[in-house]
Amino acid sequence: MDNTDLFICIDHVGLAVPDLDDAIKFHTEVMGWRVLHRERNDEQGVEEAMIGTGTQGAENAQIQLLAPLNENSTIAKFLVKNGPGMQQLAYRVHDVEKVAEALNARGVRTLYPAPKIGTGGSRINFCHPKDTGGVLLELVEPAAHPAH
Ligand code: V0V
Repeated sequence: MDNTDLFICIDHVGLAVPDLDDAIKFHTEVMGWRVLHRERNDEQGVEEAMIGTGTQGAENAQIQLLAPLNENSTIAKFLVKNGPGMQQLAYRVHDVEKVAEALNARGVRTLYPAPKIGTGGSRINFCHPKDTGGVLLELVEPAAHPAH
């Protein structure tokens, strides 16, 4: 299996931010992007927004703004340790279980034994940053019919 069988494209880059509304204001009013989607994910402890132009092709990467819902959130811990900034790189995949299995067989640990629910009803898992050269790598299998 080569990587074209594993990955489709870069889905998004995730930025840890202390305040979602402040971050949206910067990325829209200063940088000129648009908010494409916003949701709260209690299991992941985040309030998030997807940012982009809205006119891109489906394979153009988006920017994911991630704000912590509480102090136990992984994003809260990341902010305490590193401050605001790039927290993750997300690869879009056809089949998250198949990719996790292939990577596990190559010595890369995934964080969950089974996929969890991510943005818009996607199915997600993460590769441990210690096994990927220091990058928290998310695997995203988009929902067939994304929730808005
Ligand atoms: C931690 N480390 C990182 C890192 N977070 N390295 C690169 N990027 C990151 N984001 C390093 C850290 O510097 C330590 O290295 C080591 O890993 C252990 O970190 P820790 O501070 O002790 O933190 P842990 O072990 O408590 O948690 C780290 C992990 C955690 C990666 C396991 O952040 C996690 O479970 N992440 C996956 C879930 C997530 O990120 N959810 C929020 C986004 P040294 O100091 O030992 O060398 S939700 C989302 O993306 C959604 C909903 C979506 O896209 O759909």
